[in-house]
Amino acid sequence: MNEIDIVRAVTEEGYQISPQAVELIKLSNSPESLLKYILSTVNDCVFVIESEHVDLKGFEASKTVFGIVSGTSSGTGSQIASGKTASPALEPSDPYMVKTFDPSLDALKGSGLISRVESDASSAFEVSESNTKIEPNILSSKDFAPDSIANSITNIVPASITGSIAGSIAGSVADPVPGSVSNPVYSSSSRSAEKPPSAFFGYPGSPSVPSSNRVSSTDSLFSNQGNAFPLNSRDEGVRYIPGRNPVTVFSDITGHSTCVGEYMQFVQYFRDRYSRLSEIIRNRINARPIESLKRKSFRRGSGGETEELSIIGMVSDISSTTNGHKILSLEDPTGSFSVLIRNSDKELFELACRLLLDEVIGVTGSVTNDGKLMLATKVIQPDVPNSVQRRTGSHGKAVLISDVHVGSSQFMEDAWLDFLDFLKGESDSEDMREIASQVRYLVVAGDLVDGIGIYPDQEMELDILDIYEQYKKAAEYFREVPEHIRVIISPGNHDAVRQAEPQPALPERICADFPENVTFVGNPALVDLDGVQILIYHGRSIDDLVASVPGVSYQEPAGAVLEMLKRRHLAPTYGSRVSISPEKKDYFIIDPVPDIIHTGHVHTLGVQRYKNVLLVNSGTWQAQTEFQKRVNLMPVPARVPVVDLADFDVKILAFD
Ligand code: D5M
Ligand code: FE
Ligand code: ZN
Repeated sequence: MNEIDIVRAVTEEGYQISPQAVELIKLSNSPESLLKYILSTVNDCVFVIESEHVDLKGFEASKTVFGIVSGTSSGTGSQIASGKTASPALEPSDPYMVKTFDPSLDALKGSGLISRVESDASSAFEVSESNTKIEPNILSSKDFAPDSIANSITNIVPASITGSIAGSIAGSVADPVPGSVSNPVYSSSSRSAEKPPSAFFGYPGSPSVPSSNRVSSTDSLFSNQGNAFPLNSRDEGVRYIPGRNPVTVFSDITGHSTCVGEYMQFVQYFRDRYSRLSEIIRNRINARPIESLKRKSFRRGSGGETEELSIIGMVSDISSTTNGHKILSLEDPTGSFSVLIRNSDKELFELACRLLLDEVIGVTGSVTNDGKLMLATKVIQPDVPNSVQRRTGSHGKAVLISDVHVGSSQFMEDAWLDFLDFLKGESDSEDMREIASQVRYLVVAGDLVDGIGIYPDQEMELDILDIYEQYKKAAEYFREVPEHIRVIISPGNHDAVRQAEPQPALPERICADFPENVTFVGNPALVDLDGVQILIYHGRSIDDLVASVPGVSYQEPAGAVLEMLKRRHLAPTYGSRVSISPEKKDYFIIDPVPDIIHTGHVHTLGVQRYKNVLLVNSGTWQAQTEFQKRVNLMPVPARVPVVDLADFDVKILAFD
């Protein structure tokens, strides 16, 4: 293994590595295995792998205990599931763990290499009208939506790149050295083929809940556990920042991560996801536990006729019959059941074609005489109640941006400086100065800097090669923002925090350079801006939604957010492009329903409304990168949505 191989393997896992650590690994007897060991044991909060993380003694010991010696030997559970959220504490021989949560397979599926759901490209999805206003000098999102992104990324991405995506996104629990360990047990044809009766919710004989909750964070330079964020563990860290433009941070992982990747943590995570989402659906249907469907007495009405029943379950598998009907496998904590959706029922079938693995749905239907199949007549997603009211009574404006990518050679500094001039009230136009005078909040939804080692060959397109220098430059820019504007910064996949989501706020060492008016939050984060609730999420799952939901595209990214809202979940499918750390609580559940959902990541702009919720995907400040050129992804840089907090009107300002 040479230096480049080591750096590549590390960066694909979302870490950086010091030259000293590279040297130590290179000089060892079995660099590949050592690297794998380091990646599987390194603490979740570590961002840069230093020599101190090269634990040669531990590695030697592990060879005896776990047999992690040869990179080409057939994998044990811990090898296959190694990575940031997995630890050697996993039962090495637990086949269920591997079968159920093998993200490398899911990554392949998510990237279109293995198709789990046939797509039905014709279905139109419900989108309400954008109320974006067009002003002189000020554009509406419709005016400049890039006219063509000829192909979606999944259609034309070269296999070599897809492979590296699979490697890097598998992130939290994947084999860190692609190709070195084979997975002998997973069947790729159907996820449920070989799994236990209840894979999401645990199964008889599974390891019990650990008696103590080990906290994975340390006091390293890169942790954010300290004074910057006075947290109260009892109230889950609700933070109130008073002032003229106050902010309350409600839900945010910062300082609360407990994940070490043990089996029961996955079970707990899915239980939390199921119980909270099923509760939302339960308000609308009277559902029975799945197990009860197997009892005949429940299936027949008093006169012997077939009774309609409802169940609520997590979608664990989707397949098609030879006649083109859909079969869903649904799981709840009591068991699993197959549901048939006939293609003759057009509306229902269309909805079924849009369903995603791991989303929670309610199904009504009748059970066949043999008690093996439910014939569905209705499918319900958690969705947003029609009664949701928008909060009113606030005032002023919130400026929503994301994907600044400071440090990239494609960072559009001139446009950015114009934007800063606007915030300072120094624009040439009177209209712009008027808007600026009303700005109270500036919200950044991730990718503040370009980072280092995020994608292969990224260094070829960097102006600033040191991550700390990138943040220093960013801090310099933010010192220009007038003090009265409250700035909220949430991280993205290019930022210096763990790649697995939910991501904590940026580390103190980085925050320290920024001025007082900047508040750092996690990703996702639910935040109150003086009476208006905004859910900030970088939006990595948009890549998944574009790949798997018919009609969802990069040109209209807010459409992807709408799909999240219908599912009341920001990243419905587990183990695809988004590495989800199985925390005790599912931070991706959209509850309560916010007034605004602000996302970014895909570098295109989109504004939509759905049942009184404003969905905004802000663009970027980075011009098209080499990768984006190759996949024909046309970014929408230097366009800024500005939301009126009183009436939720959106104006788009142009700075290019
Ligand atoms: O992501 C910006 C968008 O581009 C997002 O849709 C992912 C995609 N992207 C950009 N570069 C790559 C590479 N190298 N591989 C896969 N996908 C990529 P951002 O997070 O801002 O880079
Ligand atoms: Fe980005
Ligand atoms: Zn991103």
